[in-house]
Amino acid sequence: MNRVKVAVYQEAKNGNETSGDSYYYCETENEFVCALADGLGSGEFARESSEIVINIIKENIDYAVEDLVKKSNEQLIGKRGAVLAILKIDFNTKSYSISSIGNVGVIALTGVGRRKRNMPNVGYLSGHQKKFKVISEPLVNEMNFIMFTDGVSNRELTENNFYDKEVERITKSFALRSEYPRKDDTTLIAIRYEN
Ligand SMILES: [Mn+2]
Repeated sequence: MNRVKVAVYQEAKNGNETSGDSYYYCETENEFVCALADGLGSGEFARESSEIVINIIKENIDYAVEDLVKKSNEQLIGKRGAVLAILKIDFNTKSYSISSIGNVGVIALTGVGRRKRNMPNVGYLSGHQKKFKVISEPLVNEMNFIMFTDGVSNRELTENNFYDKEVERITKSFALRSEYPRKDDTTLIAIRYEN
């Protein structure tokens, strides 16, 4: 039985086939991890950078968020680069950690209208050594998280409340209100934790 429910909305720019956005999520006995990356530029090279990052996370899910960011960054030397957000929920300590680098968002919600947007680290991952901030907060018994790339507009962020027990309802109602064609690759991941 999963403790975390996930639904994903993804659309490429102008109805293109390939999106430069990549994501991955996984739940184990002890934790849940979700990562969302947007490769710089567009097309194939953007995709390459975001996939490199996501593969690193897939292969090292036991690592702390800080180390996942560090490892991802190291792999991007000589590549386009990527922005990245990682959310990790620890079921044992009942806490969650977030790190986001660049223009990719994470919102934590504990009810309708009760949302807190995570402050990202500036810049992007490009292989340069840098220290990235990770925030840690206690889990609330029922809460939602929204992770999204910069294809999501500010208007769309304001018009959707994003708090619903059913994650599919969040992504479906987002899709219904969303603007087509997309001006940029767009990914919105709705995540719900229930104790
Ligand atoms: Mn983008």
